[in-house]
Amino acid sequence: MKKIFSGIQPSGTPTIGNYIGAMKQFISIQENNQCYFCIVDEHAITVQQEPNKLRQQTKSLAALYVAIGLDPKKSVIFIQSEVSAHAEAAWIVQCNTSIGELERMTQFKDKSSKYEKSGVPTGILTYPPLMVADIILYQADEVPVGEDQKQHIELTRDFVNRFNTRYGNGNILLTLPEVSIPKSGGRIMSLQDPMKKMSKSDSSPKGYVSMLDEPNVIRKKIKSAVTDSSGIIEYNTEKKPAISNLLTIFSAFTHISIENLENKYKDSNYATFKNDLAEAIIAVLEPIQQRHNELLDSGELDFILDEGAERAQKVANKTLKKMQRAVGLGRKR
Ligand code: ATP
Ligand code: LTN
Repeated sequence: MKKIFSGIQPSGTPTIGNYIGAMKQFISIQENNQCYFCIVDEHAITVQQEPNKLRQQTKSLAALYVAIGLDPKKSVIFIQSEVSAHAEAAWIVQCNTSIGELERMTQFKDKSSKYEKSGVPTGILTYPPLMVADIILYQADEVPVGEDQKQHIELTRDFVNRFNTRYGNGNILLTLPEVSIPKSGGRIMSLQDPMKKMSKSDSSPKGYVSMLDEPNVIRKKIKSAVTDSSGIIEYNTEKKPAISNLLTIFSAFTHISIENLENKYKDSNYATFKNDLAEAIIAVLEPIQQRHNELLDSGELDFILDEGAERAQKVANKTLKKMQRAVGLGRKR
């Protein structure tokens, strides 16, 4: 049985990009593995959040985890800030990581470019060491994520190798994790700009479908998604990035292959195609939304999260102790 870890930030309501790239993988992977699925609220505060809204989004994301089919009997579902080992291990990670490594991260380059140099929040730079801490604390073998996180997993692997060499005395202290990216849908693009990643913190909600959007909002957003002028429904990421993106989304929501979708809509038009796509998304999201709302109104969620934090703490504290001992923190007993 492999150990799996993944996390999503409660920095907004997850989009169908988060669902296709990450969450959908969680459901199948939980069947035969020991999984830890985390709501990474400490990552979310690397950019300013409105405190009450962040708390509400944290709980809503937890409800969505369960609503998509994550089973708390099989997987450990928990909130990052409720397991203090994450922040503690992140410090040890930072002390064994260079600024150069962190400045090379594309996500750091993207996010920091929005600030003046001296005003870049430190958390944007030290975000990856916290992510490394998340993964190593559970000795994860595999990390299911979207394509944009590949570089952070590579950094994790570099760190693990360095840590084991520096402090292991020939022993393997930390597990080397593998990244797992879906073959199709690892990078869903914005509905308004097929060159830009779909993101839950996009300033324009027209660029994404959120998992909690109402059916009519979904219809409207898909209808106004940018296309091209050819009118042909064909997968070609270079020549037809917008339609290719919609085909990828369609396939992910119906499990019909892209090839079969191309055939089905060969003599059709963009309006019909978009209409069917919107209904396919709604058919999947509506029951998830219903379950999400029920969970938010019940005490069940608190029970799941309390139990999740307790189970996570046991595993995480054990690895943290191991790391602290390895680097020489604390007293010899
Ligand atoms: P933010 O906009 O707040 O930076 P985000 O929407 O990029 O957030 P994260 O919480 O950073 O989402 O990502 C959660 C998971 O979803 C990660 O595994 C990430 O790789 C994946 N993911 C995010 N956006 C996409 C996308 N457009 N397509 C596929 N996977 C995605
Ligand atoms: N950085 C990730 C979220 C995240 C994560 C993790 C993903 C935080 N810690 C550990 C996998 C494993 C992102 O999607 N932005």
